[in-house]
Amino acid sequence: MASTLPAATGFLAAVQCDGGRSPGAFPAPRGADPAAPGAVFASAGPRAVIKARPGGPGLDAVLLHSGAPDAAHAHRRGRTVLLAGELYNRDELLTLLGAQAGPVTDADLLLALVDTYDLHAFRLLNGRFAAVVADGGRVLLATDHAGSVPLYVSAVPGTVLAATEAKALRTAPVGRRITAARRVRRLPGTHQVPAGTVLEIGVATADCTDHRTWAPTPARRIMAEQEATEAVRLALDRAVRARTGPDTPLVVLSGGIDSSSVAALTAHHRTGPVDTVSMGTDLADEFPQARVVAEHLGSAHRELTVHTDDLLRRLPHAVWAAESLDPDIIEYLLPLTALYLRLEGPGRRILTGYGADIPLGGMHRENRLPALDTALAHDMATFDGLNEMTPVLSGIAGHWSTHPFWDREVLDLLVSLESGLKRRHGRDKWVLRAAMTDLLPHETVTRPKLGVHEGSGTTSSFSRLLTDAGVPGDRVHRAKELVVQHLFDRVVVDGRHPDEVATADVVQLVADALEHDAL
Ligand code: IOT
Ligand code: MG
Ligand code: MG
Repeated sequence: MASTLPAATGFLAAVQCDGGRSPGAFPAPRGADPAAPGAVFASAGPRAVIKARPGGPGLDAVLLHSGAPDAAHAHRRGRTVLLAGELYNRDELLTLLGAQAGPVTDADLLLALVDTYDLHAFRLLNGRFAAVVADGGRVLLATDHAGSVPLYVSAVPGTVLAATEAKALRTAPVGRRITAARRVRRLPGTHQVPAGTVLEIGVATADCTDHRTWAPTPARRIMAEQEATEAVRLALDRAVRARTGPDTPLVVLSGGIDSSSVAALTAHHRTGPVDTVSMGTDLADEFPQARVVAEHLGSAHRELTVHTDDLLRRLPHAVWAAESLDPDIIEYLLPLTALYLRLEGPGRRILTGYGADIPLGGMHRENRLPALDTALAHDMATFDGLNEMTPVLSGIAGHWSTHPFWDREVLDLLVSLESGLKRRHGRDKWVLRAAMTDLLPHETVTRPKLGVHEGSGTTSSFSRLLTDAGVPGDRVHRAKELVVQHLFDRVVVDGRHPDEVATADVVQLVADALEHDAL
């Protein structure tokens, strides 16, 4: 499939009733102004303007693309599909379309499926995408099962606006309340489309109906050890294959079991080279552990050291890219943001082990099975809107990232395994470790979990920044939350570039406010 990057990685789209001549509510999308590229998206890369007049409401869009923007949209009989991202079960999907002339691009394939199944087409997809379908007087806005490509909407009667970054809608008119979707902080009328959901919106009325296309299963499957490890191995192997093309893949490698599994499966099925990269700081790194894996697999490996001051200076960039308000998530994403910004172009296809700890309960150093399943159920009920999987994180440096552990089939399997397969024989993530024993060194298979925020010293250096500014120890987490909110308000709500926002200033502001008990 996709040889390099997906045809499009983001968009801002407007579907308007009078054939696209704006009713004045929202003039031409700002990104359409070639004099101001970068005004709208944090993601880097070329933009193309699309105008579709299929009959009925017209669709105008700015596409963030990777060289072939026409591969990201498809049109037939008054219906237009716009797709950012990619599909991973193309072969399966093609079998549904019988002997029809085979659709070539993922957008063509999606259009053919919508022709056959209407909005239920989205129940069939395993992918990493956000999509808009303009169809007569209605618009469909769809996320993948995990909402891994964030999608935002603002709708008033006559105009539906949708974008893969909330900041692209900051100048939109105040949209109607959409009860099925989460509101975005300080962007009135802008909402985030939930994970695994199609919003069906009437353009003339802005009336909205939501359709869930995926939900994490609450049931648990009982499997014998060997059956479970074989199933995990097979599903993960397929997910890795679907995410690699002919070009050399790059795996962001910590040397933990999650990213090492992805790297090992990538190397296992390829005859060509595999690149791996690890980041560390002056305070902490996992370089020796990653090197063991790289040497075992024979990957072309790099180590990148980011100074802690430079890491913390990237906080505004992490919030700008992820548009997340959760300080814990930002601590996971900050070292990855700093890593991606150090990877020079051209745009790479990056595989990560991100997300494995959620269905496997890896974050919870917990021996008791009830607590493991409680944590898992909680995490699966609360991931939506955190944007931790967003492709914008690497997109700000022009790269495309993808996470095999949140492949729909892998995730469905891992979530469903009974917790005794996850915590077993005294080990966490047992089923994954057992599935990978033949491809990785013993010390990697048995290595205890270390979070990226710990292995890079990010949590402690962020805490230190706050205590140095006078924040008392017991208010540090609250202070982090406030820092992230302030950053969000500047780089998302106010639309400022993160290079213009100094972490130190925001930290001081929060520290002073906490001292005066204003917050
Ligand atoms: P962790 O699992 O340590 O890292 C996530 C991924 O980031 C790794 O699989 C690897 O691909 C990459 N990575 C980590 N460290 C490095 C490094 N030093 N150099 C290069 N790449 C690296 C947090 C965590 O523990 O990260 N993420 C959890 C879960 C988040 C919780 N979310 C939630 N409850 N909604 C995870 O599952 O990934
Ligand atoms: Mg992990
Ligand atoms: Mg780790």
